[in-house]
Amino acid sequence: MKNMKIKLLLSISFLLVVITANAKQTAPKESLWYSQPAEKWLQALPIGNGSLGGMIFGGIQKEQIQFNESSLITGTTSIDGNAKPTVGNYQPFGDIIIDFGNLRAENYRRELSLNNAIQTVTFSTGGVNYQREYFSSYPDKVLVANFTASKKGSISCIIKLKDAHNGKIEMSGNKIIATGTLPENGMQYESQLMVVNTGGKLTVENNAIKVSNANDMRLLLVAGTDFSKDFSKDFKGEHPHALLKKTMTTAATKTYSNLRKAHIADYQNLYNRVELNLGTTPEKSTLDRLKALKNGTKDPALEALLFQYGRYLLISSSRPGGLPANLQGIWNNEYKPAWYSQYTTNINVQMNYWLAESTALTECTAPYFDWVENLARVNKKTTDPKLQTKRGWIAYSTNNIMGGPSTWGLHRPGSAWLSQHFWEHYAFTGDKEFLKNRAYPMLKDVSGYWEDHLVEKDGKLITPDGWSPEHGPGKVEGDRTPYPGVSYDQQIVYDLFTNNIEASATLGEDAAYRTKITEMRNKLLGPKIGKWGQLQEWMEDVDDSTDHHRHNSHLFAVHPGRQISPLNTPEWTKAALVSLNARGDVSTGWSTAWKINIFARLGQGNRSYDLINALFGKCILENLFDTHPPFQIDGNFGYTAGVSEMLLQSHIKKDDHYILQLLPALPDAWSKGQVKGLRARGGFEVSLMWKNGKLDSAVIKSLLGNDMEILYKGKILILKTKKGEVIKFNGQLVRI
Ligand code: FUC
Repeated sequence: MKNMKIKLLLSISFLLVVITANAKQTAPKESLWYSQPAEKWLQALPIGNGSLGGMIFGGIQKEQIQFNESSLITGTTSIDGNAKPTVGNYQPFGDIIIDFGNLRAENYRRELSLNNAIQTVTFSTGGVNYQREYFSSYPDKVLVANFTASKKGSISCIIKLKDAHNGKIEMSGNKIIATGTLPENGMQYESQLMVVNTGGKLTVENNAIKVSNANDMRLLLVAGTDFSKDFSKDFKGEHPHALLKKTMTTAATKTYSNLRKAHIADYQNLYNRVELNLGTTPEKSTLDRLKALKNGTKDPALEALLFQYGRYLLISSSRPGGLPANLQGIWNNEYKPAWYSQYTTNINVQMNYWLAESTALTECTAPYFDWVENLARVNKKTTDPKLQTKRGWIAYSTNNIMGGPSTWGLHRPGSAWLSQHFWEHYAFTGDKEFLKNRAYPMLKDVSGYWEDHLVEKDGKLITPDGWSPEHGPGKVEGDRTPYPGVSYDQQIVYDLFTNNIEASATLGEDAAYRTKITEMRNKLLGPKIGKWGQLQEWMEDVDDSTDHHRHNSHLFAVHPGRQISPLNTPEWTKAALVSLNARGDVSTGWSTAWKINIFARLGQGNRSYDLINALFGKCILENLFDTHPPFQIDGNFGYTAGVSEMLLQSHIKKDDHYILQLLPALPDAWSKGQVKGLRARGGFEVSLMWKNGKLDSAVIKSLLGNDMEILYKGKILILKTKKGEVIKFNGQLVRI
């Protein structure tokens, strides 16, 4: 008997050891939670499947799900014979309104889990526990809301589908269908809401569905338009009705648990690739933590949460087959959102994708590439004389989903900047087919424009008629006076030619052409250092040291370009730092996020961290959306990219391999931490642990079998790798 007891005790303690060991290995639980419902849209929490998005208020008596579908815009294309193409505005689609009568709540909590992309609302009343779950499924193309209660017959409500454009509402059994046509461009749209209850009764009343005394209830929502990504059809497709009906019918045959499982599996396949641990999570609501952080309380775990939130938001707003994340991702409740909530090409749409490769979300870039290629097709075909070019193509600053521009601000280097990510995608993934069929053709085409337009002066090649977004010398906001040799243009063309050269060399194509472009690149007027030690923004030394403009255009060469770096160009690096410090830390959301990235590239971790504080202080809203102001999602994406640049950089190439810089800009504030699964150019998956501000260990998996060079605090290690090989190092870069 005694023996048995000892055995039992031993096995229990063994079990406990196993459980604790496993618990240590599990990913941090990442969620945003609040102890009250949202009263305003910017307190609601987002869900999305790349195109169908919802903002959940979590109301107790009145629940509201404001929803969007990414293609509903009032703009037009410039190739459909339209004399005056308009960018239009990204539109709200509608709302699901659920009236629960005078339901009361205790122990209320609403929570968005980043681990499984499910939002929950829980509360209790009169001994009944209520739980709601919300998600938008990419595999099933449907937004799902599920309502349960701990006591049978406890769910009673009236459900309405509100169309944001006064469309026709029709009832069909347990479905509400809203259809309409936008007067501005004739775009046809439809949404369908289905209510499925277990137990109780479902009746139809005045364009609403009434559910009485149900045990549980599920809502399914689908929405779409007749927009098509097919350029050859002028972006006009079929009426969405048939497809929506099919999608709904298929989803309705699946159980809630199957819909949920498929959603989680799809989402986690992307999300779980990267973990970031910067500290323990305090047991406080996100709102309380945010307030405390704004008041100076350290909460590195919240900084890690915002990093993962950026990844969550990209997975939720940009998936293959859909459209790229716009200025607000896919979430918008305004008829005239700021800057049309479309795509701005002088930083914003590019910034949306900075995090995609380095934080292992490469699949999410697919809509971006499709969109850029369509924009190129549109702008090559348009009759707008300002866009006409002999070779290549150029763009306006702002464009919609079908290439319809806002004709303010022709932006010549926009196409070159947009094509940068085509090369980056290859650099990270090694996808040769993509390089051959999409990246290289794009880079070569756009290079053609600059081959035709660069002007030779005193032995240097100069970009004509440029501007430094979005101002002129002398701090004149929006000044469009054209200047030659603007640093922004020069640096972007340098980047374009470099990517073009590397692409053709990798493919072993066009040797003579490559020599020509290399000669041209080497003749480009390079960065200049001005009289106060700054990196000049203009060709003439006219920079004003009190210029705090939000755009850091003349620092493109540091980030996202790679012409200037502490490793290769120390003098320019020093000058870039002078310029960046002079720009000041106080700015708009995306500008602050950009500065986190630039300081990181300059090896200034503590300065990056100052900017993180500035971002949290001024630009992060209650639901952790970034604000310009107003709400603009690029700051979220740029922040995530910035944090990854602080922990790992791989943009510098030596011979034929990339240099992996480990913890190149670690701030003192993150003295201890761990990151898993970041990606580096050349195809590497990198996990790092650090303690007391120093690297403790690194695990690097070679995904492609390329050579790699590791750099940590001046120490260098060069290695050949095999595809699939996992290499471990200690903090001294000794293999373990
Ligand atoms: C550019 C920026 C603005 C804003 C807009 C969407 O024009 O200068 O600050 O972010 O894009």
